[in-house]
Amino acid sequence: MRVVTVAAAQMGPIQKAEGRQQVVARMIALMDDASKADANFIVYPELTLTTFFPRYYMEDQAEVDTWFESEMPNAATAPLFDKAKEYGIAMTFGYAEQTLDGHYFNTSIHVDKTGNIVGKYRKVHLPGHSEFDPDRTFQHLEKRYFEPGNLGFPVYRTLDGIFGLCICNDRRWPEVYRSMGLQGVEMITLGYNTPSVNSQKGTEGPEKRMFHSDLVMQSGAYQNSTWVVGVAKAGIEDDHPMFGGSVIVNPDGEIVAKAKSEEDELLVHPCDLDDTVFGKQTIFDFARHRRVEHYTRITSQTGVQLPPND
Ligand code: ING
Repeated sequence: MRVVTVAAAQMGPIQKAEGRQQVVARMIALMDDASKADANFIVYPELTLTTFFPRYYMEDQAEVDTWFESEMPNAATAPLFDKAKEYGIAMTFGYAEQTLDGHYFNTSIHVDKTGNIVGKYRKVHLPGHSEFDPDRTFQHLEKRYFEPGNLGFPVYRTLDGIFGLCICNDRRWPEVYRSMGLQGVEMITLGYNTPSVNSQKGTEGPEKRMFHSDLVMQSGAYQNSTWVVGVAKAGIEDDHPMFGGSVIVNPDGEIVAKAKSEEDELLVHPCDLDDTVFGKQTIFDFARHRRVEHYTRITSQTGVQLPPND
């Protein structure tokens, strides 16, 4: 048994005017509950510290920079790091990262119970667009404000297991899970900020989008025999609804815990990393079953190449 007691800490809406200090106080309140529930690992959403600012079109880089963190930990997050250390709880959370050499990433980190950053990931799959799109009911400008991640899909040993990170749209791409599955990952944590409606297809509402969100995380978990923890920032942020539905998915692809609200909500579940072993040794024993000689398109080709017309 290698049980990690995971607390999935869904965050409700963060309004544009809400300061980082207020958000961190909410995060600490969730961590207090996690500690009372004897959790030793808490997972927060993507871009946890602020509202989902990529919904706003900005041209002034100084304004854009106000949404980014230029160091981590920093004054706003120090209380969170201190509280995690006090409780002996590991944590992951996402934030907008501005590097010292002027690069901008949608980033997540894994901090161990002693306060060391043992894992860092920069979002590879950036959805949306980079210029204002008048045809959309709302904007999704991640391609404007972030660069594609440059760290690949690393895994790291901590909590007596092998852990990995991804972020939001990444969860829709099977390559992400498989890249970590091929490194033996046993738990993938991810945060998401997902609008409840499709800005280009008004008929696609929260039910279908939640179905897709669950589908991809359940598939990723099952096909790589790994735990997947997906945590939402949810609710209505300045009139923009985002769905909740944070989940903990076991290595058989089954949802073992799911959030009911669109507010700050904690899910706690004992996740035995040994539950990943059977799948990795049988149906998804990659070394025995995969035939890489037939997979070259997956890394050599970016878009579709249609067959010739007969
Ligand atoms: N948000 C959304 C997500 O991938 C999206 C964007 C929604 C893309 C639905 C495609 C379909 O969950 C972020 N932040 O990636």
